[in-house]
Formats: sequence, C-alpha cells, structure tokens
Amino acid sequence: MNDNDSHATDLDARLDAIYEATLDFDADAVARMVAKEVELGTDLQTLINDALIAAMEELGELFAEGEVFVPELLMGAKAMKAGLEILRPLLTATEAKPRGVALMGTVHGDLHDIGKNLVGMMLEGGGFEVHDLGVNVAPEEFWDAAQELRPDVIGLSALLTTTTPNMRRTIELFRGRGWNGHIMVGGAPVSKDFAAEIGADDYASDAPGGVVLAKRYVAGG
Ligand code: B12
Repeated sequence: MNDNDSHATDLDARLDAIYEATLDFDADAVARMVAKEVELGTDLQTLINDALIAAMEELGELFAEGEVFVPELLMGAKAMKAGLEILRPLLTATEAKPRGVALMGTVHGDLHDIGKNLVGMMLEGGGFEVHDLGVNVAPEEFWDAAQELRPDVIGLSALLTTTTPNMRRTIELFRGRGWNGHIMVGGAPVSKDFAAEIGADDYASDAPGGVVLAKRYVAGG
C-alpha cells in the first residue's frame, strides 16, 4: 500500500466513524469528529456527503422499512445538525458580500430543514445575504417577505411528496401576482421536470447546485 492509499483508507475509516456516530445519535461525538476533520483539512463536501448525508439516507431507509420511527429521525437530525454547526463558519465565510439577496424557506406543512439550512449556509458562503423564513412557511408568508426584501432569488424546499403541492401553490401565487424574479426549488421528492411543471426557474439536487443557480441568476442568466 502506498502513502496515498493509506491516507484514503484512514479518511474512509474516519468518515465511517462519523456516519456511525450519527446513526448512534451521538451528537457530541459527531461534533468532535467533524471538528477534527476541519483541523485536518478534509474536503467539506466529502465530509457532508459521505458521512452526514449518507447517515440521514440510511436512517430514511430504516424508517421506510419500519426499523426506526420518528423519534429516531429527530435524534439523527440533531446529531447531523451538531456536525453542520461546526461547519457553519466555514461554509458561510466569504470575502465579497453581498452578491445578492436570497430568501429561503421550507413550504407549508413541511418541517424538514436540514437541507434548506445547508443550502442557506452555502449561499451565504457564495456571497449572498440570506433570509431564512424557517419551516412550514405559507405562500402568503413567502409573498410578504418577498415584498419587503425584493430578493434576487427565492429558494423553496420540500421533503415530503405530500407538501410538494404547496410548492406549486407558492409559485402560482407569485406568478399570479406578476412576480418575475427567480425561484428555485429543491428537496428529495422534487425533480427538474416537476420544477418546470410548476413554473419554477430551476431545480438543484444539492446545495452546491443551488449556489450555481443563484450565482447564474444574479449574473443575469
Ligand atoms: C431527518 C428527517 C426527519 C426529521 C426532520 C428534522 C429536521 N429538522 O429537518 C423529522 C423527525 C421532523 C421528520 C418528520 C417526518 N418525516 Co422525515 N425524514 C428525515 C430524513 C431521515 C432525513 C432528511 C434530511 O435532513 N436529509 C439530509 C439533507 C441534507 O438532505 P435534503 O433535505 O434532501 O437536502 C438536500 C437536497 O435535497 C437539496 N435541497 C433541499 N432543499 C433544497 C432547496 C433548494 C432551493 C435547493 C436548490 C436544494 C435543496 O440540497 C440539500 C443538500 O444537499 C428523511 C430521509 C431522506 N433520505 O431524506 C426522512 C423523510 C424525508 N421523512 C419522511 C416522512 C414520511 C416523515 C414524516 C411524515 C413521518 C411521520 N410519520 O410523522 C414526518 C413529517 C413531518 C413534517 N410535517 O414535515 C419520508 C418522506 C417520504 C415522502 N416521499 O414523502 C422520508 C423520505 C423518510 C422515508 N424514507 O420514508 N423527518
């Protein structure tokens, strides 16, 4: 085994330990190990995708199989959030601010916020001033905030197939009232086709993709 291989294996083992700690709902251990990776200079996207998001996906599958229930999802989310909080300063750090204004929220009926928060942090890191309306945001609330802030981009998140219709309702309200600004959508049950169908400008499958879209919008694309 050459040196590079042994480094890769070390990293795999450490990412695996973070993944396992998230699935053990050990928020302290997750925070400690994530902080260690930051010290070691591990690529943040690798850390987020291969350890933290991978654990949430596994938890989602266990939930779908009836092996775990809502309390476990909540504890897993808490552990993942403990890791993301360590990464927040790195993800949001940027020199040039503001590139534009972004308004984020999870649509009505939906309480999932981890993905939305990650998109918000990365938008901040990309130079955007981010206003986050939180979860369970009604179309009118989005509208009122947009009137006040005049955002360059609005990001809607939904994680439930049952709440994607509220994404549609939100966009219908905006378009019906003549809003021509950029609206992007995301979340596990959302697709590019669905985005086009409901009148969104675009869809991104992950947070870096959302930042690419938002930067394109403010650049006039
Ligand atoms: C954690 C979790 C919860 C937690 C949420 C805690 C929190 N604060 O967010 C709690 C316990 C509250 C919860 C509740 C429920 N949940 Co839940 N949950 C999950 C779980 C395990 C992880 C979600 C997550 O955070 N993933 C990690 C993040 C980083 O990924 P993400 O959200 O997909 O975001 C990424 C992209 O999608 C994208 N993105 C997201 N938003 C946006 C927005 C924009 C603009 C852009 C560009 C990109 C983007 O970028 C992100 C980063 O890469 C998923 C399983 C899964 N595989 O997703 C189930 C899951 C979403 N839940 C599910 C269900 C059924 C429920 C409940 C109905 C359960 C119940 N019986 O009560 C409730 C609903 C509550 C409600 N009204 O919202 C189902 C949904 C099935 C479906 N298709 O509808 C899933 C898929 C589990 C499953 N396999 O069955 N849940």
